Amino acid sequence: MHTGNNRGRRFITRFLFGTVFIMTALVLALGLSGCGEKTTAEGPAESQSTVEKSEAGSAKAEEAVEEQPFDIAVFIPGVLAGSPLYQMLADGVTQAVDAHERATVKVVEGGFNQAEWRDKVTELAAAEKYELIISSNPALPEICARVSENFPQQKFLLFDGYLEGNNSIYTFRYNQYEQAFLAGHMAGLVTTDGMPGANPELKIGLIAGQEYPDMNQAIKPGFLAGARMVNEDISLDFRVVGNWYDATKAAELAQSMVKAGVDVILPISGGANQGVIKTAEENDIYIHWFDTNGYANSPGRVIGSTALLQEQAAREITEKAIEGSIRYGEAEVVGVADGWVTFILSDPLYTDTVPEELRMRQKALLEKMVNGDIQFEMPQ
Ligand code: RBF
Repeated sequence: MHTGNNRGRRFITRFLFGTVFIMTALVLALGLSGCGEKTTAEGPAESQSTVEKSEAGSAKAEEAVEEQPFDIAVFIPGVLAGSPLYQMLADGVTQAVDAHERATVKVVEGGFNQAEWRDKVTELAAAEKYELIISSNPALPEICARVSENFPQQKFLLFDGYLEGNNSIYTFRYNQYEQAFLAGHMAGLVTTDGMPGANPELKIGLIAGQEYPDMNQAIKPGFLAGARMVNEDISLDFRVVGNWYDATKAAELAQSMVKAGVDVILPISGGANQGVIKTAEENDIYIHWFDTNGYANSPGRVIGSTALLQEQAAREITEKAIEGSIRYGEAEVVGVADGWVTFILSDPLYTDTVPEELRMRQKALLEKMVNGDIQFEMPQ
């Protein structure tokens, strides 16, 4: 009996277990079938856990992205030596890379043959190694847009250039009309003054490496307009070297400008600027420096320096790019009021060279441009 009873209990237990198992299976099957109100009611809970899971997943993915190498190529359209904008670019990007363990940088000099630049940028993109190609030059946006037709994944960060609406390219351009206006105003103050190196003629000069739209539409007219704010009768002697390295040619051009009555020259010709310094020193005339603090290049001869904060811009924007927060397709233009373009007032070589009255007038203009009372559009 014991045995029979036990058997009976075992049967009932099995039956109960079996029934519970089948019912559980049914409930589960219904639950998983995804139909009926209950299932719908369970939906958000289920999707909640899915969101949690996918959040955890994307956090992991982000971690993975953060651990992934971020290789950068800096393309120098020319050479580093003698071109402060390029040096500032390389320095700023290197600083950003030093602050991010997973980032690396390779700096490639493209040389002075502009016809080769597109092939050289193509080579970098074709390597499919660089998350980002960085450069600085008004000609680069167009070149990179062409390259990106064949390499749509390749991203570009381009300073000193402008292109809006290409989803592979972010550009950051300086308002060089304003930069040149500040330079021209200073040159105008000096050429109308009785400083030892200034003559009675109202002539200032600009020596460019080559002609290009930003030069003809922004820098040249901005420089003259700034000077004419001081005196309407000032005229501009504009000459072109034809490249960005020939210091002998630039010295000759400067010499012939001196003969024509020019007493302040703004050289924008890269490595060739050295020739202009030489001529200025030999003839006791003045120079205005562009892009960086240039007072020490010829103490007593450099009467002004308009600086672009390209090193800082390159560092900050490269960091953003590494962190994934750049909006490709956008094009930024920044000027004096934004703080990225300025005139350096505080250098002792400036205060020692330029009389106080002129410095006060230059400071007053800078302040008006900083607070937005005087502003100019950067011509497109
Ligand atoms: N500026 C330089 O200082 N060095 C250069 O080698 C140089 N090459 C240039 C090449 C091209 C095709 C163009 C359009 C501009 C170049 N510039 C160069 C000028 C530079 O972009 C910028 O306008 C000036 O430095 C003034 O800020």
